[in-house]
Amino acid sequence: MKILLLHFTFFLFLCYISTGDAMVHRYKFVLKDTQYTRLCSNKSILTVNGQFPGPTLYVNEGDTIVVDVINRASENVTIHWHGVKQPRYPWSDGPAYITQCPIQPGTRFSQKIVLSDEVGTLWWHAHSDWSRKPDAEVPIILGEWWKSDIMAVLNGFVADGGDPNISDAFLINGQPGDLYPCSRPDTFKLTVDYGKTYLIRMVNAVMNNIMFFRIANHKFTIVGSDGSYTKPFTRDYISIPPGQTIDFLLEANQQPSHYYMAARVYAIAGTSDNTTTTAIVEYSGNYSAPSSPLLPTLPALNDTASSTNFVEQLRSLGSKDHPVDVPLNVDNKFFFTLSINTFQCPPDAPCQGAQGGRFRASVNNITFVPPRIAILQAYYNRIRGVYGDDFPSKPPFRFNYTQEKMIPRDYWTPQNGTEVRVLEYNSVVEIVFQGTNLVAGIYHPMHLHGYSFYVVGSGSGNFDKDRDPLNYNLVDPPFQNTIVVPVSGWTAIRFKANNPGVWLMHCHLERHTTWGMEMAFIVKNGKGSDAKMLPPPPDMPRC
Ligand SMILES: *[C@@H]1O[C@H](CO)[C@@H](O)[C@H](O)[C@H]1NC(C)=O
Ligand SMILES: *[C@@H]1O[C@H](CO)[C@@H](O)[C@H](O)[C@H]1NC(C)=O
Ligand SMILES: *[C@@H]1O[C@H](CO)[C@@H](O)[C@H](O)[C@H]1NC(C)=O
Ligand SMILES: *[C@@H]1O[C@H](CO)[C@@H](O)[C@H](O)[C@H]1NC(C)=O
Ligand SMILES: *[C@@H]1O[C@H](CO)[C@@H](O)[C@H](O)[C@H]1NC(C)=O
Ligand SMILES: *[C@@H]1O[C@H](CO)[C@@H](O)[C@H](O)[C@H]1NC(C)=O
Ligand SMILES: *[C@@H]1O[C@H](CO)[C@@H](O)[C@H](O)[C@H]1NC(C)=O
Ligand SMILES: *[C@@H]1O[C@H](CO)[C@@H](O)[C@H](O)[C@H]1NC(C)=O
Ligand SMILES: *[C@@H]1O[C@H](CO)[C@@H](O)[C@H](O)[C@H]1NC(C)=O
Ligand SMILES: [Cu+2]
Repeated sequence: MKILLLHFTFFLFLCYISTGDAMVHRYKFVLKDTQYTRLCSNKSILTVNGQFPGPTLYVNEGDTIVVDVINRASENVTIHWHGVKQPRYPWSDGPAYITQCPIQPGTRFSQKIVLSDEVGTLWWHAHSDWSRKPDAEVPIILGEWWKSDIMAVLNGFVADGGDPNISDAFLINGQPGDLYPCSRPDTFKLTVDYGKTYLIRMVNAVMNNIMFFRIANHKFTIVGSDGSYTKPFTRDYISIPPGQTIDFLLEANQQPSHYYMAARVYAIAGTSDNTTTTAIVEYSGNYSAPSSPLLPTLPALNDTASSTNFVEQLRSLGSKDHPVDVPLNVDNKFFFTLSINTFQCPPDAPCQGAQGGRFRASVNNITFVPPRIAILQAYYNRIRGVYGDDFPSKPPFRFNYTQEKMIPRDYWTPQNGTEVRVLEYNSVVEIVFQGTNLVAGIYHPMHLHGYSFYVVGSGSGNFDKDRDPLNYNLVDPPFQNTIVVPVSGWTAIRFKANNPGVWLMHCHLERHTTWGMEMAFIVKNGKGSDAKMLPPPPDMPRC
């Protein structure tokens, strides 16, 4: 199962992967501006083939997809194939000015999507006793809706230096649900048969929030995340960060009736959209039901424990067919601080950020400044002066990263930089992400392109390099491409740099990425011909 996410727009497409013979699938994605009505008014949004959410692609493990992207919309666009490793072929990964220049209006780009060992529905055939074959599978995509134009929201907060305007609604499969005005007729409905089991493939495509999700009276068995199996565990709610996927089983084992499914944010500060999106689970058959479905009680908006506890339950399956292969000897140890920052207010500029500054965000105190041409293009063609290769392995100095009292203001301003870190082919990388409470402490769902990684540890407070590694899980850590670094805490990941190319790493809260919480790795070619990057396609978008 894979997700394709368009940066700064809030729709996406799914494709599913199951076992079978590898083949090439060809699709056409026509990007255009389309009128949609939500919350009692009309608005133009960017769509693929006029659909919202976009089309679902069903393909097999190891297949290749060629998507002819034709941009008939009014904005520059790139498409990122989130979680697809694209072995040796970073050219189609998608992030603007990292691997490619945007596909400009009126132009096209044939993106080749190379699937390898990602498994989505492979678990569908799992033989272990916990995974009864589900009777049906249902994608549930959590999304978000602004009444105003999303590009205006983006341009607005970039211009005024503050937080983005909060959204007007959340969506389940493109629909807000009937707790919002004008939304009842189109509410998403899942009809279930009593006694059957449903595989729900959940994607959080919300821009800036971890979401809590629940269905009244029902429990879930979580069986996968980010295209990998997890050891099954049971919960009555889901906590899912932007960019992650959670696969879970829903058993229709309650009194035949209709029940609300509902989602809303987990929010540390009180500045998020706190509305609730709903859809309906309806049992088939002839029965009498209350006129209104039962609404579940979601975890409290600020229930950090419920969010953190859920993340900590994720474990690799680690079975004979799905062995765990955690690298034990580390070649590159990185300690990356994740911070919200501010620039001082220039004269006459609007400054809506904390304490009269303009918000930025950083990794190791470097706020990423996008280059004018793509880093991949510059690397491949040896064009100098586009990026630096000095991304530091640790922050400039130590302080109490997670202290509660305000961190001094002279720490707040980051350095500008367009820096990458170069990795030798096949070297083992460990990154400890340390959240800081600079300006405002918050969680960060960190996402790496081109790889999945093992999440070997996490904890609260400041990482202790002597003590904490002793508690690493090297037995069955989850294999993710997006993981939440908790507020006032740290998370450690490991991966083997066996995919040559230029790969972006960033926070999946869109506002943090926009503020510069990103960096890139360049993974060098290895020795054999199958360890080298493939050449670029002839139609790479021009800058
Ligand atoms: C939305 O647009 C459609 C057709 O473009 C029109 O029929 C409808 O009245 C509009 N609705 C609102 C609420 O403006
Ligand atoms: C954002 O919110 C402010 C204050 O409510 C409003 O003035 C502005 O028009 C909004 N911007 C957009 C793009 O909706
Ligand atoms: C939800 O947000 C609104 C305004 O944004 C605020 O008035 C209300 O108190 C919030 N509710 C909760 C439960 O935080
Ligand atoms: C549903 O059940 C009610 C009461 O048992 C019965 O009157 C009605 O005819 C049934 N409807 C259908 C469509 O079977
Ligand atoms: C969550 O918010 C409620 C009030 O809205 C407050 O009483 C409670 O202490 C908060 N909990 C945490 C863990 O901050
Ligand atoms: C860091 O700050 C935390 C929270 O304020 C505090 O509990 C801890 O003692 C501090 N650590 C050090 C080494 O000062
Ligand atoms: C970040 O770098 C700037 C410029 O060198 C410095 O003033 C600031 O104190 C640094 N902050 C942190 C937290 O490293
Ligand atoms: C970093 O970039 C910002 C905005 O582009 C600029 O205002 C600031 O002066 C730059 N800082 C440094 C240290 O160059
Ligand atoms: C679109 O992309 C081109 C090529 O990189 C760039 O020159 C142009 O400024 C971009 N337009 C916008 C509105 O960002
Ligand atoms: Cu972040």
